[in-house]
Amino acid sequence: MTNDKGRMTARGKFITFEGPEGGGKTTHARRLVEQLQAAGRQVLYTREPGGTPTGEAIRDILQHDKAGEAPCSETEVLLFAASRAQLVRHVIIPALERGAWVVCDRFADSTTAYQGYGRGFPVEQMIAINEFAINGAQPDLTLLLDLPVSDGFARLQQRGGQKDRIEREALEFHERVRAGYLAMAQRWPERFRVVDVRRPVEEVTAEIWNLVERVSR
Ligand code: Z5A
Repeated sequence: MTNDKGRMTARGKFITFEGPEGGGKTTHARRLVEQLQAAGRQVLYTREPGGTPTGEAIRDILQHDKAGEAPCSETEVLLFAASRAQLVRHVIIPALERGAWVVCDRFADSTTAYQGYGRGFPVEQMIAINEFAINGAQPDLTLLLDLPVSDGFARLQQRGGQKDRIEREALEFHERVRAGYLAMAQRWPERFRVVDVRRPVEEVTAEIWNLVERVSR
């Protein structure tokens, strides 16, 4: 990779946080950003759906029925993919090319988990749609923050706030999502690391940092 002066630059690393509800993705993504910055890295934090003006507008439609009607399941898949395509091309790839580390709160695996395993669309079809959207921008490391569905919901209840459209799905839907994530971690062991988050925040933070240090070598 070369910069605009033709010198060689190192590509940054791309780290994604995934998992069922209430696992601490946002908490730990933000902590990781602080740790990376303290270690002298240039870091970009972003999230899905969202992260660009187009993506944030799509987020409003998806989570809060902003268009005034609930999107059908096919539209849902394509809107998540559209948000992702924009984020990858306008934010993630440019940041990686200038050598920054990118920390993303949910990414393509969420579509495979929620729309594939959860809603029941063919998993291979979700993977193909993701490939079209991400343009080769595969994460270097995917941290799957895993916990039982009921524990995640208990944490969200404690945090307060209203449930969004997908959070209101039946318990069985969320169980399929969790099982789907664990199946993906087995399928792509070179990229996925499963982190058991039924432990104090500080312990989880330390484990995540260990895993991240390994990808920087
Ligand atoms: N979705 C999809 O269907 N398809 C897709 O392709 C994509 C997404 C990209 C995005 O919602 C929704 O879109 C999501 C999947 C779907 N929907 N559902 N359902 P979001 O971005 O608004 O929310 P989320 O990604 O689901 O995150 P979350 O569930 O709100 O929470 P979290 O980020 O994992 O956790 P947190 O906010 O950091 O922590 C939750 C609470 O637990 C908080 O009070 C923390 O202080 C506490 N916490 C965190 N760690 C611990 C530990 N270790 N012990 C105790 N308490 C803890």
